[in-house]
Amino acid sequence: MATPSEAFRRPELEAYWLPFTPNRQFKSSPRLLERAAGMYYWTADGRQILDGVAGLWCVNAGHGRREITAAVAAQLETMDYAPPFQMGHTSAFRLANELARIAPAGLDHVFFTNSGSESVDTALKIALAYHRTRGDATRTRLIGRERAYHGVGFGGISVGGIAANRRMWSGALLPAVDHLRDTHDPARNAFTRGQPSHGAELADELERLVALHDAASIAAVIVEPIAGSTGVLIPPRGYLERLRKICDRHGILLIFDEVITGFGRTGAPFAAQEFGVTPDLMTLAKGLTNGCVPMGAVLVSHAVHDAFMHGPEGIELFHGYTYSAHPVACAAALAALGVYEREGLLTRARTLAPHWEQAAHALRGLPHVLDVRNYGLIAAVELAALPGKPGARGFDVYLRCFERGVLVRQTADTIALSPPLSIERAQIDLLFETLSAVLRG
Ligand code: PXG
Repeated sequence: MATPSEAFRRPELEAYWLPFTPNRQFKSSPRLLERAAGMYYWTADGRQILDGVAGLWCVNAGHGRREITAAVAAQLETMDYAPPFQMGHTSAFRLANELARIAPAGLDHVFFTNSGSESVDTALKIALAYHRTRGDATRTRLIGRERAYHGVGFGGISVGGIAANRRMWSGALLPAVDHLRDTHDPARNAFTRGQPSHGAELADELERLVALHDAASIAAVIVEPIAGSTGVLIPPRGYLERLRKICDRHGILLIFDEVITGFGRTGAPFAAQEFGVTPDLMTLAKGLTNGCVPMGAVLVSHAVHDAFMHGPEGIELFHGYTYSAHPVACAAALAALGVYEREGLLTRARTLAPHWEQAAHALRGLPHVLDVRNYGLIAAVELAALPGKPGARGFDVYLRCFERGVLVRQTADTIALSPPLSIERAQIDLLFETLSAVLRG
């Protein structure tokens, strides 16, 4: 006798093991996307879906951009692949120069990877190697933050702060890691527009960890300027500045994970510029290619890079990937940066932010809404959990938005929104009106 869920099983959906997805639930009621253009997806059954999360925070210029498609096709015709070790190709150098040009001053070297997770692990490895290269071999400790998401590599989950992503592997995490507290403080900051006023002092947690572990044991601190995956946590005013000062005081490297905040989502090309705080290393991915070819990068300061360029001739860093600076990814990234610049997308979020903020905060007072927070073209609506069923309300809202033709992102009972930066005001209104209708039930 087939169980109820087996009765609905479609054999052609069996082999694929979906990431971060309840597979059995999904396969009993799949949501299949088939086509995308501009601000929309179309499902396999032909429904149009407004993309409220830029795919997964990555399609910054909207879907199906011809300039990028053409550049990728041309690159595939010209040279499909080139080995990145002991070899180079011109678009890798061009892209590195372009990234250094738009990056915060001082971040002028680029190491290429294929994803955000690889960027994070690469940045952590560079930080550890930097200290060792300088003869500071005791600096082996890494500091992350609770509620952080830094991808799924062993480095990333070790400094990350999401319990579910760590639990299964708790015996295999990096040994010398500690965590700052997260900055979410709804009791003082609920319904803040932009940066919250309370919580800069949470950066002093780093002083506490320095006192506990000794500065001479700490290599680096990694934070997302705005934590995305765990429900959009905006940094309190003064918090990032304070972290930077404490790092400087104690010779600790500061890493910003800008996998989500990079490429215009906050209103400046990078959150570092938006918040006026420059890290020593910065991790990127997602919007780097407008999401259409996997690629990541680590931007590195002149000082950190320079430390590796002394000493005996030879390989300075024993690290890299078969697909580092893949020519097709480089072509996609160069074309994407071209689109971003021509259309002003790296700063368009700043222009749209007031409208976005108004639309988001109009949800205040609707049933179950505990908090609304926003920055640039990012927003989150935190809902009250159903008693005894954390995440159930969030998932229900996500599903009902999808049924009404709007894609949002759900983490537990928080709904996150961050559309392609090319969104129009009327589409912003439609996004929030749909969410509002769903919440009103
Ligand atoms: N750092 C940050 C800050 C991220 O947001 C990664 C690293 C890892 O990137 P890759 O390319 O390895 O996935 C991310 C990824 C969500 C969600 O629900 C966000 C991400 C991934 C999956 C889901 O918001 N961000």
